[in-house]
Formats: sequence, structure tokens, C-alpha cells
Amino acid sequence: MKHPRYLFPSDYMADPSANVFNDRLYIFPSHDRDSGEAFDDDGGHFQMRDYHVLSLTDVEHGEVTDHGMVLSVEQVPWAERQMWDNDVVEKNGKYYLVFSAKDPNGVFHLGVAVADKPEGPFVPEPYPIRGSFSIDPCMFKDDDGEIYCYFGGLWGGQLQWYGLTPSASATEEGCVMGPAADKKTPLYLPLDAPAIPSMVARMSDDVLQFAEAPHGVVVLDSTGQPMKASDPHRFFEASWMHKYKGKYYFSYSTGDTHMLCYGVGDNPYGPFTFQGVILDPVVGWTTHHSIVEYKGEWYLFYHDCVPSNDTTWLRSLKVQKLYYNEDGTIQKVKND
Ligand code: FUB
Repeated sequence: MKHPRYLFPSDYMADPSANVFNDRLYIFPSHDRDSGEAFDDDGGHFQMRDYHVLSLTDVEHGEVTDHGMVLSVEQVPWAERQMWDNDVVEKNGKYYLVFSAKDPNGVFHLGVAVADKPEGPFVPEPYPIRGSFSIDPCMFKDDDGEIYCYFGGLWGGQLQWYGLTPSASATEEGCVMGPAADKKTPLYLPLDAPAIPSMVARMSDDVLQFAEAPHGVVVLDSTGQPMKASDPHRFFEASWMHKYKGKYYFSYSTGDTHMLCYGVGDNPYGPFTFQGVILDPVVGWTTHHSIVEYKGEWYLFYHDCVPSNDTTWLRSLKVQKLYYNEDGTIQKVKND
């Protein structure tokens, strides 16, 4: 596989969460559509209303099966719009789809919908996960069976609304992190302030709630300090967790600087020591991705906007192989 493969040219899909269930590779993407809403930096143009499930058994050449619509915003009592990223985890033969959407007040939360099969259909819970906020859930099941939810995204993803006070004296030395909770005041952080982290929470035994208050996922820079808000490699959105040779690999999009980066740690909570860039910018919004092993090979799933359209924000799914070096670092991928 020398070049990336466009997986599903017949429709716009993004934010692919790839998981292996019952020897089949399933992809749980967002379903992009052009609603006519104007493009803005907070993703107001991403007015997705439903989810489809895709699957395949040969990543390089096999046919991609579209299992059809498995959940729509009309079915979810608490959600009003913008069904963004989702991911699925299995426990005791049940499949839990965790997704992000806005409530009628325009606030993002995470919700759960349950199915007997990975291809759905999924039945939503009546309320969002208690205490959940922001976007981009990644569901990670560790070898001991514990399930963790990584989540969060800046700017339109609203992560900056929680646990942070906008600096009273915004100066030219500060980084703009997006609007604060009043949705108007810009949130500034001093250049040397720690970056706003992704969040992680262990899930309850029934996989319907957080079992604990979410923790910040700290990425350490080359000096061993928490990465700074001004670092172009700092977390922005699209968390993903995978394990390789006993180590925990936390990967994420740097958002406005458009890189896909990763750090490595010794447990699901981190800290994770920054290792490098996996993928340079794609066209369109950020490097949302997933990393999965299937039939002895490692793959990177992501999205891009070329060559399938000329809007520069309707996205299409891509995949290519991922290789590790002897020391466990990931070889940078070329998107051509
Ligand atoms: O698909 C909507 C948003 O765009 C996602 O939540 C972000 O990660 C970005 O890909």
C-alpha cells in the first residue's frame, strides 16, 4: 500500500473511529453534509444529523459495506443538532456508541446509544452522560477490561469553557484559545501557560456514565514540562488511544496548526511524553484520525478533502499503513 486509499467516495464522511469486532474492521465516522450553513471557525457549517456504520475485511482492496443509518439526531431526546465524532466500544456482547452533539442550548455533551451488533441499530439513552462536555469521544478498552473515554476539543468544541478563567489582562503575549463560557469574551492564555488538555474518564461498569470526574491528559514537551499553550504541537481535538508493545499511545490533532501528533506513556491517564508528528496537514478541518491493528498490520484512518470535492470542508475517508521503528516511535506518514 504505497498511497492512501480513498475508502468511500460515494459520500462525505469524516472523523473515522476504526475498531475490530468479530474479525471485521468497522468504521464509525461523522456524516458530513452541506446544510447551507456558512463556514466559520467554530464549525457552525458542520450540521451533521446522523451516523452510518461502514465495515470491511480487506483494508487495502476490499469492498466497503455501508450498513446504513444507525442513529439520527431525531431519535436522541436530549440532542438538537451537530452530531459530531463518535466511537464504539464492546462489553459483554453489547456495543456502546458514544457520540457528541449539541443540546437545545447550543452546549455540546456526550451521549451513549446501545446495540446488540456493531452495525446497530443503536438505541439512545434519554440523557447525556452526567458531567460530560465538549466533543470527540474515543473509547479505549484496556487489557484488564476497564473502559476509558478520552474527549475534548477547543474553539467550537467548547473545551475552553470548562475549568479555566479567561485572563483579565489579555496582552499581545497571549494565545487566543477561543471564546470563554459567555461565548463572547475571548479566552487568552499567557504564552508560557500550560496548554488546555484533552480529558479522560474511566467509564462505569454499565458503560453509560463516567465512573469518576474527568482528568486532564498531560502531554510533556522535550523539557519534561507540560506542553505550553503556545506550542504548535499542543492538543486541540480528536483524541485517540491505542496500545503498542505494552505502551500507551495518545494521539491527537493540533487543530489550527493542523498536525497529527502523539505522545507515549505507561498508563491510560498519562502523562504522555511527546514523540513527534505522524501526519502533516490535510485539506479541510484538522487531522481527525484513528489507529488500529488488523490482520497483523497497523493502519491510520483519517479524512481529507481532496480530490473528491471543491468546498474544502466536506470530507472523505482515507486509510494508509502505519509503521513503527525499532524503538517504538511511529514513522511519519505521507499523504500522497
Ligand atoms: O466533524 C466535526 C469536527 O471536525 C470534529 O469533531 C473535529 O474533530 C473535526 O474533525
